Amino acid sequence: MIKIGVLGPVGSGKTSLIEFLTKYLVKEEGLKVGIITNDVVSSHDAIRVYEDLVLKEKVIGRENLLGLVTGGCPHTAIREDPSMNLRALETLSKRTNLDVVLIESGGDNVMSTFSPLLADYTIFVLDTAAGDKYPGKGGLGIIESDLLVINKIDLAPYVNADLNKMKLDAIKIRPNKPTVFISLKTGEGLDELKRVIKEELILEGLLKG
Ligand SMILES: Nc1nc2c(ncn2[C@@H]2O[C@H](COP(=O)(O)OP(=O)(O)OP(=O)(O)O)[C@@H](O)[C@H]2O)c(=O)[nH]1
Ligand SMILES: [Mg+2]
Repeated sequence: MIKIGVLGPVGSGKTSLIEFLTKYLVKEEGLKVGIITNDVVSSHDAIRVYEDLVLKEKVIGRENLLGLVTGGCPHTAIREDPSMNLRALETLSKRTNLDVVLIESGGDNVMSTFSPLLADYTIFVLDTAAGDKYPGKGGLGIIESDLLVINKIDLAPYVNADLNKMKLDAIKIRPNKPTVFISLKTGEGLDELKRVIKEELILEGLLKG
């Protein structure tokens, strides 16, 4: 079972990305997917995923989903003391047989990273609508993540975000690591995202090439 950690600032599109990836991995790759959401003070994301993927789209069963309310600063629950999430992983594994678990961190800052105990592969999601200063400004989470997803590129013209600058900055601070530009709203870049994720799952031995 591969554990994929998804993190990034508040509202950057983590849950939207997880919903997209779950549909792709289940429907197109035939994998069994579980989801753990981390919210700090609510169960908002777990309820949303339950309504979208369990009730409406019927892509996963309710036993494949677990929502955590961490109560403290988000990165504590995925890095300093990931015990709550490790227990959640154990619970999911006992309930059902899974190939992949997607773990969403609560929205956090650019220094946030996953404990290697919790995630084998990490995706950092940035929001283009926050401007083009990042990824150039750096931050451990952006630098260390296996895949950088720059989301909401449909909003770039409204905030004068220069996507080419973001691309060059990403290459500079993350040499030899992939960055994908997407819009989960318009669908732009999503084929490339699927291609990159598939390549990683093949490397992990979960999929045949
Ligand atoms: N225009 C646009 N909106 C998007 C895109 N992706 C997500 N959104 C919207 O952005 C908002 C936040 O998306 P979420 O997926 O909830 O973001 P999140 O990172 O999970 O948010 P938190 O868990 O609260 O930190 C929602 O209203 C989404 O519909 C995109 O590519 N373009
Ligand atoms: Mg979310």
